[in-house]
Amino acid sequence: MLIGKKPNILPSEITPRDIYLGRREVLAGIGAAGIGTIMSRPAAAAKLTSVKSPLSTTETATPLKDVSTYNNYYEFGTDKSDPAQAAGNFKPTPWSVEIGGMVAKPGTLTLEDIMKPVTLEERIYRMRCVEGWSMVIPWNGFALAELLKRVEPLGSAKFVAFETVVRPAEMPGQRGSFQPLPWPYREGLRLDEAMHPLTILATGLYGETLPNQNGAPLRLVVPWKYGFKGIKSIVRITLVDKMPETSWQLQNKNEYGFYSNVNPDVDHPRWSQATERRIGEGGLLAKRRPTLKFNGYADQVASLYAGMDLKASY
Ligand SMILES: Nc1nc2c(c(=O)[nH]1)N[C@H]1C(S)=C(S)[C@@H](COP(=O)(O)O)O[C@H]1N2
Ligand SMILES: [Mo]
Repeated sequence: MLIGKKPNILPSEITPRDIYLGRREVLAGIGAAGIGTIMSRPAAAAKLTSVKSPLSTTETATPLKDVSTYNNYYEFGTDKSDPAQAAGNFKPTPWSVEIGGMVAKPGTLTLEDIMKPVTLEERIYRMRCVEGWSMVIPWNGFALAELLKRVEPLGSAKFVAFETVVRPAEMPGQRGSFQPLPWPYREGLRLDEAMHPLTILATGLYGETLPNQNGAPLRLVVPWKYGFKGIKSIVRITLVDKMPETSWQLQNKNEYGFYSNVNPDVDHPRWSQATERRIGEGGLLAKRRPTLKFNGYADQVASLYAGMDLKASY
């Protein structure tokens, strides 16, 4: 924790961007979260050029300050403020991803290899965490399908398994005596879900490279599923024929299903899924919003689940 430490920042060092991000508090020396944010920005938060996507929502985006300081990333701690404060030593460059399993062209691709042929888009998506809060995030990313097509999935491939990096030296949550999840963090999608045009790999948000706490350098975003499906800092993608194990199912199989589609009719044992609190909207007293089936993306994705009992397969 940085509380009590006096930040040594001159007014001249506060940039317009800091002000835009709401970092003025650092001047008063009270903004522990703000300091953490500065430290965990990538050393060179590069501007990204993205084309606007028609798949974006027109809802108001959640302020960057909230998007980058209210996070779930258990590799950096279990409190919402932990990732922004503890991810400063994480090194997202250089980076490579091993892509294999049931594909014709397996291999290890650097982030540059992955990015070279893709068109980066701005996708403003509604995001809904199973804990009952939501945000609207302007991601910069590209369709996961673009990458999967390049490695040529075999006919036998039915699911896609993802893994996050394991780096206890850089991730304090992986070296404490309390380990909240089995590492590596693992997630999975059915192949048709992974190929859906709404499913993206994000490399940025708000037009800049991803903050470490949001999953730099590369993370999954699946807007009709609960937030935990959006695995961060991906190092391995494997095409398989059986439904893969996921970290949350391994931790508690009664609480988390493989599909995890946002569904106001199916409650989690500890949290109602009927309504949600939009982060950045007036705190705990703000009126909760009704949660929408498939997080409002039913027109695009409901057909993927035709004939399935969504209460049994939650
Ligand atoms: N590796 C990893 N990925 C993760 C998590 C995590 O703990 N570790 N938390 C998930 C959860 S529960 C949520 S809600 C989203 C939050 O993403 P955000 O911080 O960018 O909003 O990340 C998901 N991806
Ligand atoms: Mo979540």
